[in-house]
Amino acid sequence: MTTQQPPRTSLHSIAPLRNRPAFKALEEHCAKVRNLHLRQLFAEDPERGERFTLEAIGLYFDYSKNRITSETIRLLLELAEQSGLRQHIDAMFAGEKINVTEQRSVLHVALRAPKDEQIFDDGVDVVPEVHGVLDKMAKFAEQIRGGAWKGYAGHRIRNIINIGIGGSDLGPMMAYEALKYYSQRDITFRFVSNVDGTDFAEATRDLNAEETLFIVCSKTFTTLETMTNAHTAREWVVKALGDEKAVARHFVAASTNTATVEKFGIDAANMFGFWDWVGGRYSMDSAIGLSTMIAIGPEQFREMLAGFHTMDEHFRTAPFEGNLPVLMGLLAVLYNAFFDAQTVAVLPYEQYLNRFPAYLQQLTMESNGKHVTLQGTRVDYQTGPIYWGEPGTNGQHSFYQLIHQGTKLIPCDFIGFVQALNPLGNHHDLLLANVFAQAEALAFGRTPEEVGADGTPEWLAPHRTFEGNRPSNTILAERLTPKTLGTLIALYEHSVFTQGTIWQIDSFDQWGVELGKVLAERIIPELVRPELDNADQPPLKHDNSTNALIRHYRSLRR
Ligand code: G6Q
Repeated sequence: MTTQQPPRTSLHSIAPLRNRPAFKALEEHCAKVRNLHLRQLFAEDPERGERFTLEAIGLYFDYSKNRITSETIRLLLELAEQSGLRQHIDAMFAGEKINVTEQRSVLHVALRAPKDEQIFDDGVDVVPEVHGVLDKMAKFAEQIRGGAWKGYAGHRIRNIINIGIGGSDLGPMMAYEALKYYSQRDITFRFVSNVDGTDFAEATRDLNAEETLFIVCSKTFTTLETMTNAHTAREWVVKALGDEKAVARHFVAASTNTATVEKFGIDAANMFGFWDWVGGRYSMDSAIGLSTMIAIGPEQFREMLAGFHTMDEHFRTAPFEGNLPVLMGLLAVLYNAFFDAQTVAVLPYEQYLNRFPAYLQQLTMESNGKHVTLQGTRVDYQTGPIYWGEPGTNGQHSFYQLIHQGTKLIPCDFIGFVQALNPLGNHHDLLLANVFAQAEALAFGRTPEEVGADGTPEWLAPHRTFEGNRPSNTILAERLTPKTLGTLIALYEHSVFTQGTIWQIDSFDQWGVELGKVLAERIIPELVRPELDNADQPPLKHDNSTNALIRHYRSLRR
C-alpha cells in the first residue's frame, strides 16, 4: 500500500461533526425539544403552519409538523454553515472532484443544464457534449415513436425492453411508471434487471422479437446481471430472426464503454454515451433515460430536465433558510442524530409514483450508507437512514399501524398533487383527504380524554389512544408532470447531498456495490460442473457454512 496523501476537498478542513459548535448546541437544545408535543407547539403559535411552510419553484413544503422550534431551525442552519455546505455546493457545480475515493467530479447537474450554460470538468465545458447526446437520443426516439426505425424483418418496433440494473434500471423504470400518463400507449415498455432468468422469461414471453428493441443500459458494460440478460436477449433475437445481423437493428446501448458495446455487436452509431462524472444512481436524465424519452417524447423529456434544473438552481442560489433540499436534508439529520430515528417513510399519494420509494432507496442509501468520513476515520454518529415506503392509501391498510402506535419514531414525507391526472368522481378528494388526515393524526394523536368522551370503556382506552407527536413533511405540487417529477427527484438528490455534507462522507462512491460485483464471481465456477464426478468437483475453501450450502446445492442440482 502506498502512503500517498488522500485527495482533499473543502470539507477536509471542517471540524468533525461532534466538534462543531452548532452540533453541540443542537444536542442540548434537542434534549429540551424532545419533551415538547406538537399539540402544544401548535397551540402556542397559531401561525405555525404558515411559518414553517416554504413555497418555491412549484412545490409547497409544509414542515410545521416536525418537532422543531424556530431555535431548532436556526441551529440547524448554523450547522449547515459550519459544515461547509455552501462551499461544497459550489465545489460540486464547479466540477471539483468531490467524489474523493473515485477521484471524480460529480456533475449530474450538467445533464440538465440549458445549452447556454457552461459547466467544466477538467477544464472542458461538458454542456455541449450533453446536448449532443440529447439531440442524438431525440432523433432516435422520434424514429421509434414514428415507426421509421424498422426491425430486421421490416417490422415497426412495438416493444422496448430496457436491460440494466441498479442505477441503470431503477431510474428508467420509476420514470416510466411515473410518467405513463404522458407515454405513447402503442409501445409496450418492460424492464429486465434481475439475473434470475424469470425476469427475462416473463418480460419476453408474449412478445414478438421482430417488433422488439432492447436498450442495454450499463455504464461499465461489464455488470454480470446486465451482460447475462443482454446475451440471453441476443440469443432470443438471433434465434427468432435467424441471422446475427439482426442484432444491429434490435439492440442499442447507453454506456460509457464504446469498445465493449461494439464487441457485443451494437453499432457505435447506436450507442448513446455518458461520462464517468455521472454516478449510476444519478443517471436517469442521461442516455440511461432513453426509454423514458421514447415513452414520453423528446419535448416532454426536456421538460423533465427543466424541472431538475429549476431545483438545481434553487439549491445553488437560494439562502439556506428558504432552500427546500437544505431544509429537508437538515430535518433528516435532526431525527437521525437526536431522535434515534432509524428510518424515513416516503408516502406518495399518487399511484403513478408507485416505484418512487424503490428509486429513492437506492438514491439515499447507496449515497449515504457509509461509516467512514472523507478523512478516512470511522464516524462516531449515525449516517444515512433507511428509506422505505409505498403509495397511499394502500400503506394505510398495512404498515401505518406501526407509524401511529408502534414504539419507533418514523419521520414521514407525504407527497400529494392538487390536480388528478385521471379525475374519476370524487376519488381525488378522497385521496387528498387521506394525506391531510394522516399527517394530522400522526402529529396530534388522540388523547385518553378524547377517547373516553366517545364512550370507549376505560380498559379499551389505552389501545385506542394515539400519542401523536409523530413528525412529517407534506409536499404538495399542482400536478404530476414531467417537470414536477424532475423537480421532485432533484429535491431528494440535493437533500441527500446536504445530509452527506453534514456527515462528511463521500455520497458518490459505492464500494459496497462493487463488493457484490466481485463476490459471486468467485463462487460461480465452484457450483455444479455436470461433466465432473462428485469427487472431482472444485475444492471449496470458504467457511464451513458456505461450503455446506454449496455442497447442498451441488447435490440437489445434479
Ligand atoms: C449506482 C451504482 C449501481 C450501478 C449498477 C449498474 O450508483 O453504481 O447501482 O448503477 O451496478 O452498473 P452499470 O451501469 O455499470 O451496469
